[in-house]
Amino acid sequence: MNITRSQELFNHACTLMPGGVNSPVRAFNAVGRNPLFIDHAKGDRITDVDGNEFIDYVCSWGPGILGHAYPRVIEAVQRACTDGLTYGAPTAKESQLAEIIISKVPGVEMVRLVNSGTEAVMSAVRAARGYTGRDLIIKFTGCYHGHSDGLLVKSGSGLITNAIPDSAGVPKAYTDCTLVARYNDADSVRELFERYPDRIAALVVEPVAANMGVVPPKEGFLEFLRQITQDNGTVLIFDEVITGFRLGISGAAGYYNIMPDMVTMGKIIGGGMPLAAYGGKKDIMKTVSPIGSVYQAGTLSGNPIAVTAGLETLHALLEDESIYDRIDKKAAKIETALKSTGKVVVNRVGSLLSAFFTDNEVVDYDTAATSDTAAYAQYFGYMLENGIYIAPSQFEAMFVSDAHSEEDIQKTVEVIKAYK
Ligand code: KE4
Repeated sequence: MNITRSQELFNHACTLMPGGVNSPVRAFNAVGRNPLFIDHAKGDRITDVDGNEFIDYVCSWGPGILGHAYPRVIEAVQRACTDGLTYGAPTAKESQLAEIIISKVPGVEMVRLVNSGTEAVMSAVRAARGYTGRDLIIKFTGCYHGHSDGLLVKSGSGLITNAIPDSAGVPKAYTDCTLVARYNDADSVRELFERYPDRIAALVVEPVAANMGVVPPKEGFLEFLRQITQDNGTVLIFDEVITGFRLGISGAAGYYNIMPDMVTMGKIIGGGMPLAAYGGKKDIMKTVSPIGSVYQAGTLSGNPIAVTAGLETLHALLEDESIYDRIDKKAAKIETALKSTGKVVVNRVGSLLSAFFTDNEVVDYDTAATSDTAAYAQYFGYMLENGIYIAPSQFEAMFVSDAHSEEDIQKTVEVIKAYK
């Protein structure tokens, strides 16, 4: 495969930006290759600057549920641009998007639009702390909630884990209020509530984990989290930046029939543009400035172009909810093909799936970490050479969109089955 132009662009980009990229996973370090520079994308296809075309299962890490350059979205964005790109003032469109989110996302009675998932989770945690007057939060090893300081943590030593920074530049003090539990392990959560009674402001969780690869909640785990947070006056935050409008119109909360206290969203609600949101019960959201004492702001929050892309995307999903059944069935075909290789364990929830190069059932970070990342890197290279673009990391997800044609799904199945 000729990647000359990508190589040239990468070499130059590395002199300008850390690792030549604007987000680390894009650097392909985990798969031991240099990244491809993309020229354009349409439907389920992405084309690099050397003219290599691939069936795309990264889908920009989730936003692309309708496929790339979806005509209805593009046309709406083009029209909106002629009215100006940003005003720094409220617009009716923001209320229209907020209305959809409030009407479809369980637990959200009021919402604030922001620019990224990181900002959404950081702000939701701040609101939960302002609302409860408490400082401690719980997160789970292997779950990722963006790069705000207090959430860039890993479990410390010892059984009851206070967090320690998982990044240089994060002062220890910034992580002292973060506690870490094990995903799908109720006892690890119970221990923290017993050790810190009446001190835990929020528990933030990916209702389906997708940042250690896809790891579904065990039967009863989300119900347990709902009950123990309710019993302790702790705000339950569902981080649905990936699962929001992905697992269904009502996301994971609807899929599992759980009512969280707050929800963070991103990716799909922006239709591929920088837009995210956090929302929740009115009592909690009323703590947010300018009506409350929890400060949060943003120059481009609710940007009219991003809101236009998000609105058109959500309208398309609302007008044809059968999309979810279609993408579920397509993903199931890929799951079956992956399992037939006998090389991987597959976790799938709807159109979200991961193939782990391990023999263990993957139910949390520790079991995900038993995966052979070198084997994944080899598989990644095989798929790329055969025209299929998947996540350049064992610990990310495959995303299936409505634009993935039956022919391309079949081609993907055949390439996977031929993998030796
Ligand atoms: P952003 O700040 O990247 O918009 O969102 C952070 C975030 C928050 N919560 C969840 C559950 C997320 O998955 C993310 C971001 N997801 C990664 C992919 N696993 C984004 C890709 C990247 O970092 O480049």
